[in-house]
Amino acid sequence: MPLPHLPPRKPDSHKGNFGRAVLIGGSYGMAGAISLSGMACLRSGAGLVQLAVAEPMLAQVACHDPCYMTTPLSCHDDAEFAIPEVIDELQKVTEPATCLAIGPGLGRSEVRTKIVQHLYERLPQPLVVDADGLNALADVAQRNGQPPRHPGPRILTPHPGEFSRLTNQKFASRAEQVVAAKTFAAQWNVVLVLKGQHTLITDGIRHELNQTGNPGMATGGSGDVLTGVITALVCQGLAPFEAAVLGCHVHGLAGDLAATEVGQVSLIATDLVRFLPPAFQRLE
Ligand code: NPW
Ligand code: AMP
Ligand code: MG
Repeated sequence: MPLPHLPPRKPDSHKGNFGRAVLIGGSYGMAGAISLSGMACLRSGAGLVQLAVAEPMLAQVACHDPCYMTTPLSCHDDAEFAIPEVIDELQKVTEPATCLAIGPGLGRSEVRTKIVQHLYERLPQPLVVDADGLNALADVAQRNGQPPRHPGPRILTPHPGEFSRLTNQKFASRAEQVVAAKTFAAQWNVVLVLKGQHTLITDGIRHELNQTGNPGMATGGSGDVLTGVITALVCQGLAPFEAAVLGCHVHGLAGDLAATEVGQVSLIATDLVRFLPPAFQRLE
């Protein structure tokens, strides 16, 4: 398939034309993950980026970048989310969103699983699920013995470890994972992005293997950046499968450009954010 592209920006366009991204995640010790997603989402062209994070983490996340907005989610003293307050807050913050993402640095707990399930099963908008969002979905699927249903488009972005949890299977080879991923995408009715070298993007019917990227990207936070990129592309009007294909390409290209400057050994996830602009410029 030819590489999908974003339409050129009309001279009279305004931020409302490029969508509102709402990203949910972050927790004590993993505030960086959701900040990386937010920075990548901004650099990938979303009109407005809003991060919803546990209240104790809000100031830290807000300090990482002045360009995204932040919304606190109510917590009890031990930083566990306070349901039903959080469900109420999420209702307000998700309603105006063009596309959402949940999971980077979210952490794992029963309450988090409930929140992920609630949003996955109710949001009509496209939702990108990554990291601990996927771990929560794995718990839901295993408990119910079937995939959760959803009313809107869903893009799931597991690395192989997360994919094993989602399927409750161990795979002997990449080839086995790829076969299972195609079946999974069809059964769950999602776009599945099985990350790794040559990330597979599949909706169960169409299958694409990404050709960009390098082992320098095997560093904490790389996947959190990808979540922000794909979310921004959906915000700008790309269909979920096309957004995932272009997102993986640009993310890998940013990694390749970063590696030429800093080398694979020293490459870190903030370099991926830094090299998104030249990666997008190459596509214009
Ligand atoms: P192993 O070790 O190879 O046997 P986890 P995570 C496996 C946040 N982050 N191929 C691996 O297996 C994330 O957003 C926060 C094969 C291991 O079992 C999440 O919320 C950061 N196996 C949270 O941390 C920066 C692979 O999966 C397991 C594989 C946990 O996410 C870092 C490891 O994965 C991070 O992004 C592969 N390619 N990749 C921050 N700055 O705030 C992984 N595995 O347990 O899901 O942990 O991916 O680090
Ligand atoms: P995560 O494990 O969630 O941080 O995601 C890692 C990201 O880095 C994914 O987008 C992978 O495709 C990418 N990545 C990791 N290792 C490689 C590699 N050896 N070659 C290409 N891309 C990689
Ligand atoms: Mg990850």
